[in-house]
Amino acid sequence: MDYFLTEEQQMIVDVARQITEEKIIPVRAELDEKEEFPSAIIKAIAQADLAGIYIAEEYGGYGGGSFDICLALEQFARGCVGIATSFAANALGAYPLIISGSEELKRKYLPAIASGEKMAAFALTEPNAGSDASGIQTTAVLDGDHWVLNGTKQWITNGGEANIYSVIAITDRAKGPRGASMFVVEDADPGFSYGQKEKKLGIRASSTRELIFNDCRIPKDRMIGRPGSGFITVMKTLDKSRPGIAILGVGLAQAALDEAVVYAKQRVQFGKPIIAFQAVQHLLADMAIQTEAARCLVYQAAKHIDAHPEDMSKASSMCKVFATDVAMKVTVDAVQVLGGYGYMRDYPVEKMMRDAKILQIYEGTNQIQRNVVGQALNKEYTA
Ligand code: COS
Repeated sequence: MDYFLTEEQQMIVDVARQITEEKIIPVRAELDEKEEFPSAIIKAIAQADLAGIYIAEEYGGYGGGSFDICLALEQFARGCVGIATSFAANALGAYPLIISGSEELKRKYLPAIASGEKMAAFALTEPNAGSDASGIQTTAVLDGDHWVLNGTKQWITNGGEANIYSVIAITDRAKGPRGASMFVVEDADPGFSYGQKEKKLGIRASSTRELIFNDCRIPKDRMIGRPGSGFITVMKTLDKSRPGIAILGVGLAQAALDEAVVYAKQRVQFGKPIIAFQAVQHLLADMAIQTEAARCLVYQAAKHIDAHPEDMSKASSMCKVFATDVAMKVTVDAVQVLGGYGYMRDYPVEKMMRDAKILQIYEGTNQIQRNVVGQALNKEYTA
């Protein structure tokens, strides 16, 4: 379908597509197998001037929004969701600074992220705080001119690879969610170290690691926003970022559909290519319809978010649920179309199916997203 992209938007798609075809697709199976971080590809994305798509021009970025980054992420995800996740998580780590950071912090960190010189990560999740985001235990205590952080963050994407970490910690436990604040922690800060690197089902090219804060001392001015504003910054960050996860689902579903159609045209059984059988055609038709419907919803939600930053939650959660559920279904069906071959590592669809599952889990499970949509409906309607 024609989405009537501007010349600039089409350029983002074309450049991202070229990186995907030339740099991502040739190495994706190997990086997945070796669980290796895609440093060279992240560098290539920066060299193509795409690292700062979503960062304002005054901080060295391209000045785009959620829609623009979605256009690039969709193409990267057609190649590899693990690699695309590394890029998406970089933006997730930068959003708290963009949303709530002081002018000084923005000037200090955003240009380096926009140029690709530095990479960011977002640290919310803890062993006992996942869906219940306000249940975090990590603390930050003021000691003279420094904050002292203690605690452990878990499953942090880009952990160990990023240089700049947006971290939420409790500064006043008595105030509940209003007692959490956000900070920038740099990789070289004293008392900050990395724990174990996780071994995952899918997105194995991305790094997922523990962060350990053991009397980690950071200068006082590294707080993002006001004391107590951390939970709201986190919620707004996730609202802004979730279309980026949704679009990974769209790119992935499209890639799985492409593989399935090509295979169905080549594979001959009972004397005909299997695409001639209605059973296969209907499967492919549903995959195509669902993928296009997901694309429409994500594009529109991202545009809505860019135009209405005060009203992001429902659109963001809706598109995240829909597109990632579609990605799961379409990748499972692609494996089905390829049959025994689809189950083998010789074809890319088994990896696509493994990669799809995390999309329904990270940046808020699809059950949490349905809660957000349900609560929005409850507020919007009167009995
Ligand atoms: N934007 C702005 N403010 C928000 C918000 C949003 N999207 N969502 C919640 N808030 C505010 C609420 O208005 C409330 O403010 P008050 O203290 O003034 O009442 C405060 O934040 C707490 O909200 P709530 O009571 O709804 O929080 P809960 O503890 O019940 O948490 C949600 C519910 C859905 C917000 C939370 O469980 C959630 O998002 N979980 C998923 C977290 C996640 O994505 N984890 C994975 C991280 S991987 S990167």
